[in-house]
Amino acid sequence: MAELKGALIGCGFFAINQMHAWRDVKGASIVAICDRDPERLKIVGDQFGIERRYTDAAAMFADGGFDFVDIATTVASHHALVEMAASHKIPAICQKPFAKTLSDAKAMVAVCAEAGVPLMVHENFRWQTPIQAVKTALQSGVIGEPFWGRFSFRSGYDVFSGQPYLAEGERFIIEDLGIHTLDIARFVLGDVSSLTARTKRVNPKIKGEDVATILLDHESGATSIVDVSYASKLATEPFPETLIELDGTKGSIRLSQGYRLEVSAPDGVRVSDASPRLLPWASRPWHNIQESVLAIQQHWIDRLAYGGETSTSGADNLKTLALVEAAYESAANGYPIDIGAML
Ligand code: NAD
Ligand code: 89Y
Repeated sequence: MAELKGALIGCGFFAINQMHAWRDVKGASIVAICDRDPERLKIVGDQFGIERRYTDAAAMFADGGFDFVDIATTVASHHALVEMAASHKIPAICQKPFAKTLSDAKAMVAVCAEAGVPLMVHENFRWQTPIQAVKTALQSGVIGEPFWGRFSFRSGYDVFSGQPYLAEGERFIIEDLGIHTLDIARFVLGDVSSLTARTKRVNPKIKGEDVATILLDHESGATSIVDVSYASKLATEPFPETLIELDGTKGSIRLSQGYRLEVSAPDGVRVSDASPRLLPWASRPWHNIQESVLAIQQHWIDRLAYGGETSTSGADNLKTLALVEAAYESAANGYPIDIGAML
């Protein structure tokens, strides 16, 4: 199988991880990059030895010579860039948040479906080693039917120095980070029928909410809580760990700080270490996220090469984005939101 050629748009803070991971992915390499900021283009082009460089995505698509595009820009440009990819019949990966609104996202999924091109959202958190370990333990059946869950991300880590735009938006933690936690809740306990949310802003230096508590009714009948905070000052900083509690009819699962996985089943308790690998280019504490970037990019290439829908396809991600939109609406108005009616 010939190596697939990719182009990356958006050479910012997070794209460095994606570029490192592309070097490790089997069956693909990046042949062209684009950023409207010439300084970022030079930094990334020089660091990764990419000769073909563009400040205009339309010019890069017009020149062609690549099999897929990896859109690593912030959300404002996602709709236009995904449409551009579809119009050139180029399969696209798009970073989260997929779109500013659910109706934009639906249009992006539709345009790619009409063009017959695969579309995947770079929703990488479900690909983290500890999250996969929880899912595997649940699927083994040892805790029986899960009836309750908690998906918790509470931190005081300074995300604003690397990503200053996070302090400036009207919306913050649900759209930026809670989106991952909601996706993990869907991945583990299945799709959601209704949602209720409350939010707060604790840090006076930012515009959006930095705390959210969300109650989910899953279609399976299970209930879960997604709680996220960037205002939690803890003795040992857990960034960027998602902690999980699951109670089932026969036992329970606890993923606790330090990647400790405890599975309590009728035949006893098993404790294991679900730590991610520290890839050669990775750095703590980001290594958990960095490893999942490699995993999701390899998944994309495997699906492109051998066929099949990706785990976090555009269509799948509509169900996660609906939860984000519903959480803001519920927090603003106080009432529960019917998710099925949004999709
Ligand atoms: P950033 O602002 O550092 O980088 C974005 C880059 O895109 C900038 O260099 C900008 O010049 C460029 N750009 C924007 N619009 C463009 C366009 N139309 N054409 C060409 N270049 C364009 O942002 P970031 O922190 O790297 O975040 C990028 C995306 O990655 C965001 O959507 C963010 O939410 C997401 N992100 C995801 C994870 C994850 O784990 N999945 C982690 C961090 C950030
Ligand atoms: O942008 C966010 C993400 O997707 O993962 C962590 C992050 O970088 C800061 O919240």
